Amino acid sequence: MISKAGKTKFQIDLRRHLRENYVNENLTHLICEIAEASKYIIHSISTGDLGVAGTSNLYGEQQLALDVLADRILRKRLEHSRVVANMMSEEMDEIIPVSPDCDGKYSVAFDPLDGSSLVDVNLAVGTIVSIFEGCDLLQPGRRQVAAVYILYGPRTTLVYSVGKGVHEFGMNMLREYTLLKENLTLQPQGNLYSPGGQRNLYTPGVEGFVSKLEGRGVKLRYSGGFVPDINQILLKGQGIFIYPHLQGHPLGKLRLLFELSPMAFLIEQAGGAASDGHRPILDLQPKQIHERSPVFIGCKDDVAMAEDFIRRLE
Ligand code: AFP
Repeated sequence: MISKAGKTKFQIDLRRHLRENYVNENLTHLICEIAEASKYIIHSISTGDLGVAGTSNLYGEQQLALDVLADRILRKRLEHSRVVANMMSEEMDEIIPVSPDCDGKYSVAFDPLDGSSLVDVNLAVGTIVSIFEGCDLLQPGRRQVAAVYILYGPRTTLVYSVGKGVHEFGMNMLREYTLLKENLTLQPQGNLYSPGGQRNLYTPGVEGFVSKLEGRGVKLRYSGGFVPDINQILLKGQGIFIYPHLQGHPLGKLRLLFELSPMAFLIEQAGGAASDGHRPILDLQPKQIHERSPVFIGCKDDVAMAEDFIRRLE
């Protein structure tokens, strides 16, 4: 099906790709339901209310009407999928039980609209989903069986992994996801960097690492959206994103279960690495739902260099 140049000869849709990768019926159904939900989310982004919802989430952040709508769309779809045991959303403050019977079912953590504060300035945003077998959601990311994100940019794309490489699909004119690229792969070292957090709050190790990268002549590419920034690294095959621990903010900003675990799963599947500065993100045992962690994610030699600076200077 794939030509030597890596281009598809025929249009392979998402369901067929999952089946050809021997993904079981329930997980195939679940990933396809997430893909279906994204079609309604992209419609809401294009046409919906850009105002605030009048509510705030657990982090005290004001929820946008779009955050609430995207959350509702995904939750409803998952609730009715018949293959979900438990789910939790970045927008909710507790786990939502769906079915007491965990056999053959999955538990799902999701950020329905990551980067939603960028919608009003028309920058790219995304949906991030993490999938575990059975009932337990508070598990190290290494136990995920799949991770998916959908990027709502100039084009809508879906990237997934079930632990057999990372594959990109694009939404076509019929609103079907068809294969764009298989087996996205990262080089060991890159020349792009996406540094989050305020530079004046960087700790000595992080400052040393970033200065070293800059000495190498890397290009700055930071959009303020985790999904487009990670997508860029995966598609270019190189780069590093950091949102480090900061003075006064030892855990950085990003959420372990909703943002970091699924992206770390995808990046490791593509041959990259993701670390909190000391350990792989995928080995961190979450203690609570809305836990945050610093992150250094992308080309594996660059992540190792960040760990080395932190070890030596902090
Ligand atoms: P919002 O969902 O509040 O827009 O935050 C997006 C995000 O969690 C992640 O997508 C970005 O990488 C990161 O925050 C950007 O944070 P800064 O605005 O501090 O750069």
